[in-house]
Amino acid sequence: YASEAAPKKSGAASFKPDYDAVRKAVEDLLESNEDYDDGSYGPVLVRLAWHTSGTFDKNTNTGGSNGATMRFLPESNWGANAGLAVARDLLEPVKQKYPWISYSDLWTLAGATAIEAMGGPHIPWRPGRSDYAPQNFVALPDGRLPDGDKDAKHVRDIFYRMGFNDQEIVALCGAHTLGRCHDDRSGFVGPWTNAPTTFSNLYFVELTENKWHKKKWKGPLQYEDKSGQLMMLNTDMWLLWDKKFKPYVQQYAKDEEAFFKDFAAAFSKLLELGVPFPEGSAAASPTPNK
Ligand code: HIF
Repeated sequence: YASEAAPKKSGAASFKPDYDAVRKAVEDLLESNEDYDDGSYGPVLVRLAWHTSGTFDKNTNTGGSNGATMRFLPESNWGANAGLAVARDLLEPVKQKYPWISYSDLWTLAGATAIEAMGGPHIPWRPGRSDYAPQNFVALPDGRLPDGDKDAKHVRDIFYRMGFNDQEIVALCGAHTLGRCHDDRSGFVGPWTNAPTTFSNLYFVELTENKWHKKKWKGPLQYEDKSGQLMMLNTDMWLLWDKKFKPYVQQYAKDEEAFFKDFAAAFSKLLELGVPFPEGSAAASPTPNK
């Protein structure tokens, strides 16, 4: 009877949050609607995880995923966040089923899970974010997220403010191998690659090997290839035009393994910006914060 004799604890003492069950629930949602975009909610979940984290300002230690402030106005209505209600609403049943997880942990875990499920590297992730009550936080100023029609200086201003260096910026940008632009969200149109639901280094391959020219249209400045099917934002093109960014673009186009390793470290760091993890809790990211 030895094994059966194990004491059964009751109530909170025995409660162990099952993050793998949450991961599984997210995986089950990814291809639950074949009519949505390219057949996967993965890309928009990655964008949610990034936009909830990318508000961080290292100088004032404000913003970041902790708090899940995108649930509230004005952040939910920022132009940069257009379309992300799709991702937040998609995850709502998961939150209802696993109410012990915070929105901020759920949104970041969903992004990490999606990247991995789409064939990307494992993104180190740990729980510890809590959600602010609506009356309990100071709304962030708009303008912390990047604009696609701007230049390398803008990209550096935004990502240096979060604490990233040039190599990390380029690695992160490889996430644009996923998903597409929607004219009713950002005003831009089209995917960056022909495999927008598979995580790979194809973005860097397209950037370096394809030919890009300005799209002739009435919409915002963007670039397209000869087929007119693929696109690049101005900020994407600047990775190629900037002397310090370009060597990393070329490296990642040739070496997918290096890209996966550097991307996993940088994306994990992104998801942790500004999160007050308990002292002594193991760092998920292998790169030291610079
Ligand atoms: Fe994006 N990004 N991003 N992005 N992004 C869009 C879509 C996605 C920028 C602009 C846009 C990152 C950086 C930058 C994803 C992931 C990441 C869109 C289109 C725009 C305009 C939105 C729409 O119309 O639906 C800019 C200017 C960035 C700074 C260079 C990150 C590195 C690449 C941090 C990142 O991880 C993903 C995924 C999508 C696709 C979303 C979709 O719904 O398909």
